[in-house]
Amino acid sequence: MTLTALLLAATAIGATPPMQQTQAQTAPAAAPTLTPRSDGVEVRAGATMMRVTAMTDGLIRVRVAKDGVYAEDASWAVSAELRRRKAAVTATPDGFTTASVRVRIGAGGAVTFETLDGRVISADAAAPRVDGTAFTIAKTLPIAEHVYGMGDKTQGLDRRGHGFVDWNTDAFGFSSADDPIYKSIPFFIGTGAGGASGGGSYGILLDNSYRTWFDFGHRDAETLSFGGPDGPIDYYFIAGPSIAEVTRRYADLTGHAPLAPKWALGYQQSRYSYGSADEVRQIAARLRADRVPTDVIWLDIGYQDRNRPFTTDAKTFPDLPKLATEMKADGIKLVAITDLHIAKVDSGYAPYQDGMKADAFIKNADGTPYVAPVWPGPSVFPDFTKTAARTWWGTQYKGFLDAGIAGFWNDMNEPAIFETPTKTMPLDTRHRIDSDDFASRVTDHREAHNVYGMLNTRATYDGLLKLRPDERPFVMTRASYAGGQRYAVTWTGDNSATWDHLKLSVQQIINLGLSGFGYSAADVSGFAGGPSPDLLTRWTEIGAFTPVFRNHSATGTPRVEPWVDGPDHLAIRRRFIEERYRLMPYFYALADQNSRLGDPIMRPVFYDYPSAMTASCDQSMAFTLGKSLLIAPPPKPESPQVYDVCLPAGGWYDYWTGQRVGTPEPAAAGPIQSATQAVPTARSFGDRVIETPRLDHLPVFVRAGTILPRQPLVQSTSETPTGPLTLDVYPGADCSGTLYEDDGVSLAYARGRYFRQAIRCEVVGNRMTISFAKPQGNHTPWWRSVAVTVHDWTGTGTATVKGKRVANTTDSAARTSTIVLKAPTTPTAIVIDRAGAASQ
Ligand code: MIG
Repeated sequence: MTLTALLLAATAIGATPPMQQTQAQTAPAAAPTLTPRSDGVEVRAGATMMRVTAMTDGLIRVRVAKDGVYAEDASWAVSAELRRRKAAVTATPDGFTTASVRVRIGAGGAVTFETLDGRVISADAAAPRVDGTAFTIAKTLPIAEHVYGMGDKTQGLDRRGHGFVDWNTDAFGFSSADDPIYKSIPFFIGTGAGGASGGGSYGILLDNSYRTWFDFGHRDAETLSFGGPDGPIDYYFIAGPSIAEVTRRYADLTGHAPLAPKWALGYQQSRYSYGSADEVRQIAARLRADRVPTDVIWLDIGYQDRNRPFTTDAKTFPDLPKLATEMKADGIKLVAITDLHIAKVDSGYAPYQDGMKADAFIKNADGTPYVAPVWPGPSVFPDFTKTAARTWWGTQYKGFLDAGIAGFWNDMNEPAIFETPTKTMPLDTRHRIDSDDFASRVTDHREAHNVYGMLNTRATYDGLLKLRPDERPFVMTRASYAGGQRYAVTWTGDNSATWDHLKLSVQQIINLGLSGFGYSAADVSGFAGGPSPDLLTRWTEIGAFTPVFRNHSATGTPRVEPWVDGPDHLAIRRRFIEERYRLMPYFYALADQNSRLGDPIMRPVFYDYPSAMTASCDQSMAFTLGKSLLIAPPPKPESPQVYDVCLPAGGWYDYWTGQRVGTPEPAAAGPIQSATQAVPTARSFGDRVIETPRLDHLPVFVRAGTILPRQPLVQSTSETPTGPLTLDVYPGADCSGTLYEDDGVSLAYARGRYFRQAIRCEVVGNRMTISFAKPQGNHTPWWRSVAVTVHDWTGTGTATVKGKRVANTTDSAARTSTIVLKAPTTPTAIVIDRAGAASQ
């Protein structure tokens, strides 16, 4: 018995749920008996019975029986269609191989995943252990390994050294170390041992909705373990080798986030609560008067009659359709909250009376309806594991859709219950299950709790789609589970107006992106408390580069709309919100990429640049937006201290000035002369840039080799930009860019009505060639012309489009060369020669 196994036998981390403590297994683990299957192997080792099967070459499912019985083959996270997939394997004496992974079964059923050439990707530290209904899986955690994912859990970017519990919790005012909070995404990415002997990154999804726990080297630095008090022992192993590949395969496994409406990428203004239609009008008018581009205003619970979902307060919001129409004319959408607790009232409230008729609500153990206090007072709760209840719920949206509400907010769906120390419903409430291959049966809240919020959003999403079959539903949720990205975007709940939380929010959004949720948000400025003017400004700057950009704050706190701290702060905030709108074509192409491939919109720097993993700078606040933009806020966001930014190899440009930074010419040792830099805060030393924090500046860098699309400023995505689409070309290796456009709201893109165009650039000597590929799809984008600006390229030479000489404009101070051309709809090459080039 190894020390690790002994330690494991005593596993019970701080906040870990009750694990039956049993005596350490003193008997040596049994030698396994293997029975090959076409897609894997059946294993028996002593009392352990398990099945290891390949769904694809790099996706392997491990299921362990309890008392000789496998849990039913059913899942809320992984579709039946996917679960039926089988990859052919080759049996080996101790397991099997796929085309890319070797699986070895050791004593007691311990599993090792290796590359075909024998490098360990992940190895069990002990055999799977079952204690009554509880179980523990333990794996080795090499000292060099880091761990990411697990959704928006707190405690920094790297999960190593921490323990977590999955139990969806209304965590108002959570601290940067509190756990659990709102979501349960039992998925993590391990980076492996690293180095030449390591087998690369991998991911593990533990598909178990009970109160599971995870320990990433918290109790024992070299052991990673996870388990649960009950439920299936059923996990998926995803081979990389890169983190990006693991992330994409996880999205394939649990479902891609559908493309959200384009307006979801605009600036969103919220408040708990805008208290009347007139207040909404005033907010909209002020946003427009102050020229703050905006797409959405949110209606929090205050718009409802006595906090009852699906009602409107007749006094304060007398005519919702009229308000929605006026807002629409101003380019603003309304998103309304629709909590799941349904007020228990004797008459006159259809959601309750109809829901009772539809038998849609959760029951107590004794069969009576479960009633508990939330916002509307005594309430009942839809039984979302039941198909008929979800369908019924979906129909509730008809009135609001007809009124012109564009999107919906599912809050409180952990579910949150007032006046109880557990903050949620009793564990013995009864949930009826009858979908997704689950046998029709009644279960209790222990099994249903963590999927409840996700199934709430599924009911909403499916209901909206049924009511408006050709519109992209927009739903935002607080609670969710693995796969929840199929139905809703998410935000990180009730954060606080502190610098700590600003930092935490970046890390939470990054980890959400690695956990399937490409679209997520944190309340800009912090929900609880009130931000200093500087904090609100800095948060707005960073928020402008996050996938969903929403300013929101709690009732009773100081107001935090962009103008509240006077014109100087407003000017900075506006400048960043405007930049977001200029970048809309880039954001939208990333959203398209996210929905097709699963690549997150906002990423850790090491996602596209694995070498960043070992960079010596403090990168705890750095992130990339797609592959091309690297955002580097101060790692101590409130500190005026100078800090270093490590730029991955390959060359970078300053986004704001367009000037090359890093990797100076050998002659230019020491600070680069920056007379042409509009924002001379960065001095460059090789791949390190020194930044001096300045409140009106956020360092952003563009990868050399980028073709970055931007558009003229608009006040809302519903406004058609005037002027050309701009393409900024930053010369470098693997130079490319992508344009994506569609109608922004409908599902026509899925039927081919989209526009996607790849652009490449290549430099040979003093000649730059920019090639537009033939566009895919059959949508005509808004731009009629494109203005191509090449940086670090003073082209007083010649420029041609399809071989015809065209005029170019050179700005020698900015060191750019620009040509404007009709938007290419067929393969088109532009050639721009650099100054002094001999024409060929
Ligand atoms: O008990 O709807 O996280 O964003 O403003 C509080 C009111 C209920 C919690 C959400 C918050 C929202 C608030 N809600």
